Amino acid sequence: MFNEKMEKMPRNKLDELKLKRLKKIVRYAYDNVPFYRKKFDEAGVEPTIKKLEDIEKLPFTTKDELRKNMPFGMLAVPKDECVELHSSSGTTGIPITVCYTRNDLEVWAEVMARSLSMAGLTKKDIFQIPVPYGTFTGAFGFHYGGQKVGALIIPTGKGDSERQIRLMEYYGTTFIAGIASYAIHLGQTAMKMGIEPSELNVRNGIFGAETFTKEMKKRLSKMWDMDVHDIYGLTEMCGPGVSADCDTHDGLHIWEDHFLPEIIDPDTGDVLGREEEGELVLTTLTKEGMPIIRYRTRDITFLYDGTCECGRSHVRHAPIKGRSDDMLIIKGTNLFPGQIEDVIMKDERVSENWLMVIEKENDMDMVTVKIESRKKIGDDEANKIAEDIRKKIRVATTLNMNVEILPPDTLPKSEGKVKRVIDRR
Ligand code: DLL
Repeated sequence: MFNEKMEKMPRNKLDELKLKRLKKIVRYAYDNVPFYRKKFDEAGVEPTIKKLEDIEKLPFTTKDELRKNMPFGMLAVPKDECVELHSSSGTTGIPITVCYTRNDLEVWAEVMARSLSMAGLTKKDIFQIPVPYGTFTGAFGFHYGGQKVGALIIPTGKGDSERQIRLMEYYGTTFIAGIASYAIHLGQTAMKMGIEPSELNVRNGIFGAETFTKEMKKRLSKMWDMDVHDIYGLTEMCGPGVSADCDTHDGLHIWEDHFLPEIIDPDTGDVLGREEEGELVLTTLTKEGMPIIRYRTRDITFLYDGTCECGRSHVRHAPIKGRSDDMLIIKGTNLFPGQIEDVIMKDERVSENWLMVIEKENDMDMVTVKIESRKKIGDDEANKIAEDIRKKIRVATTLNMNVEILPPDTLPKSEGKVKRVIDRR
């Protein structure tokens, strides 16, 4: 363990620490961020916390509110106290910008070092980071955490997949990180180059940034013959490093000394209990640059009850099911794209590249799932696979969808977060 004392801290001690930090951060946000002072005053709440449950009295913070105060309106310190800036991609609106003080970077490196060590990274590893170095938080998070662990980092950055594979071969990379769909693409690229990814030296990988289903994890693990870990995080909190899974692979441990989790009913805002699925709400407990109180992540999950056999005391959440705004309503039925992915990926005849297109036909929702076959095949076989998958999707979701099996290499590829849904309704 990277920080055994903190990772195994007994529950009562951890709760004491959380309470101490919560009291401080709520007061700090109120005193230093005009947005919070106004918000609390308008809601008629005092910035005083006596017990952990008092957090429930405080109002939520939403992405729209952050957007209205971008780029620097949410800062609790003058800009000159900050030493680095990151932002979300902003494809759906104004990018969310986060400024880090030196101490914020130190905390980020610490939670990343814990997450990476938990996934098996040691100072003996050759750690390749095929993630864009830029305003996206991914690469820098892995970089700072990897440095803290003491691994030898190869900062290969964005794209150029053939070169990524050549460098893996040349340097004997043992550990990779990033976005799962890109790691799949890298594996496919290696195969095209006549190299079996499983024969490279890579034995461990940690991925996140997008829905990461169980079946995709299995595929990735088999393709590279590596242990696959899931890491979660978001720009608003720091980037990757809010939580990650241990070798038990049963839920992701949230680093509770820095991030306080709650699960709420996304419709009513009521706080839900352990094992009850809802929207994850996070409060930063130690952020100096941009503290956030009760942030609605829109990510759907639940908190586990009970302790983990790995010995870490920090609470686990289930792998993210999807974002509440990714949830589709098809003919009145709620559907997350991950549910489709889990069905498709069980069929060894198809590749990992797939897409769903939703259209209206005579006022009815019509979904077409397009999947690449693993190898070139004839029409009869393609139709048979399509029919098999269509039936399985129906059993899993109760919905009838069109399924099309396409030849390999026909769907668009992405080096960043993958887009699985085209909604033309
Ligand atoms: O994606 C940070 C990150 C980079 C995490 C690399 C892990 C690895 P954002 O661009 O702000 O930050 O996007 C955050 O991505 O609210 C989730 O919806 C989704 N997400 C992140 N990690 C996971 C995961 C980075 N492990 C948004 N599983 C979050 C599912 C994830 N979804």
